[in-house]
Amino acid sequence: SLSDLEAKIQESGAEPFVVRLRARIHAVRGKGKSAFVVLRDRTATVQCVFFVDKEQKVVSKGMVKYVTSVSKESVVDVTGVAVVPSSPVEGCTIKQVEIQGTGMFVVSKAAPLPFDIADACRREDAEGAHVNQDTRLDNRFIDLRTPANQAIFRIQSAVGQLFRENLLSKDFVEIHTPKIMAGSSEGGSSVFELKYMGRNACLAQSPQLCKQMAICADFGKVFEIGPVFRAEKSFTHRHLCEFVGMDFEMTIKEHYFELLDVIDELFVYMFDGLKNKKEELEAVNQQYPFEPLEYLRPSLRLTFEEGVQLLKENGIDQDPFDDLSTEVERTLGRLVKEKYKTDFYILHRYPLAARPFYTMPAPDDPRYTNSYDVFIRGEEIISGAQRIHDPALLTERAKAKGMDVSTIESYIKSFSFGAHPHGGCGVGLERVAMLYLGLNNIRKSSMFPRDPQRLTP
Ligand code: ATP
Ligand code: AMO
Repeated sequence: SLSDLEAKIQESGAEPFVVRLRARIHAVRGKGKSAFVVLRDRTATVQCVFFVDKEQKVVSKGMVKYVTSVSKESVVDVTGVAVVPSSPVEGCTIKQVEIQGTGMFVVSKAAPLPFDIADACRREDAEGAHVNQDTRLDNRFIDLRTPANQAIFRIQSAVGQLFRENLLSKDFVEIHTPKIMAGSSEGGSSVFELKYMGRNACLAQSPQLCKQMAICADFGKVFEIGPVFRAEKSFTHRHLCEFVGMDFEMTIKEHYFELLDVIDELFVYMFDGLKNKKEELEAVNQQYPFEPLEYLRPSLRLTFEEGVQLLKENGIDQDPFDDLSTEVERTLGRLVKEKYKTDFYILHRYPLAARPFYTMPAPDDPRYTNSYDVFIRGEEIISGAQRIHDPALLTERAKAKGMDVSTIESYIKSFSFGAHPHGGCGVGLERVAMLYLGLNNIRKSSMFPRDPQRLTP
């Protein structure tokens, strides 16, 4: 493959060797008796030159003409000889090898492109042509070929892998819960309804109910990475209608801080692991410059009341018993960064009014809860809590929140046969990738985003 070329020529002591490569035509230009083709395989590029030789035995004029006529992005097989160029090749990722082409076969011809890949690679603040988001997303299969996009989804893959690795190392069991449910778990308005064999059903808004029932079933510690569906009606930079939820749930002995400890260790592990993705981080940085994430170990924990106090000290009046608006969350993120030098922090002990029905009220003050949100750069990536494990209180809270209790009867019943105190959290994968990389829109970290206006490709 292309990426091996430089190592191979070093091994051969700069001796030319014959190659046969499959790659895309990244760029091509003809100049009289020669054609300069830049070949690309994923993000690696190499220059391939076709010279018409004297007797036109190897490369004829016709061949040069043919090579220059092949459309950009076509997939080709090229034969040639890899040599060390007289000077390093400018503009290619592979600089110490050049290919002297002897033949080219078009495997699959590319139709005229909806946009130029070079334009799609341009920094958002740079001069020159840009490709707008809808054009990119309409043609996502081409847009994803850019180095930054290749890197974003490799980093996202690492986020999932590190999450799984860390929890497996702590004896969590990976589970797979149904995505077709009888009712909602997070409240009614953002639920996709559907017919299930003639009955009313909906797409799971989270694995909440099932992951808790797995705890009632004595699995002790469970996690899931899977799709989550929300019928979000408004079009924001951070909401999708389908996203990947990374959830865990576990029993606790004494205190919901045991849950915060797991989150803390998990995320420090993930952030440390992501630092190894140097090439990918650099590729994202080239197109979407961002400040590396600052985080503390252990992570910063503030109570909701401490957050309200910090806001107050900075002239922002926040009701201590009401949820934070997106704007106030951002401001708090900025104030926390200034005061504590961290982009990542946990805010816990949220007011009861701001949390879902299953959240455990604080034992010392029922206006608050044993719950938390976690933020990166002032935006929420995690919600979680200790859960109510008493069926009577759970029923009461579900009714108070206007839930249709008939759809969650079996869930409530599951706590009637002896239930361990427990809790957990849900993490949005696309939000972690977006905010870790300082991207400005969740569509950049969703391979094929589903939002209120987009159902294809
Ligand atoms: P989640 O629903 O996942 O908890 P979230 O980030 O949507 O994650 P919410 O608790 O729903 O968080 O809302 C937090 C704040 O975000 C709300 O106070 C509200 O101001 C804002 N918000 C939530 N949903 C939307 C939306 N669809 N459009 C605009 N703002 C929203
Ligand atoms: P919550 O509703 O806060 O909590 O969701 C958990 C996390 O999922 C992500 N998220 C989203 N990502 C993209 N688009 C959306 N529309 C969207 N909505 C949420 C966020 C959020 O922090 N059952 C609880 C979790 C728990 O308590 O265990 C829940 O679903 O990163």
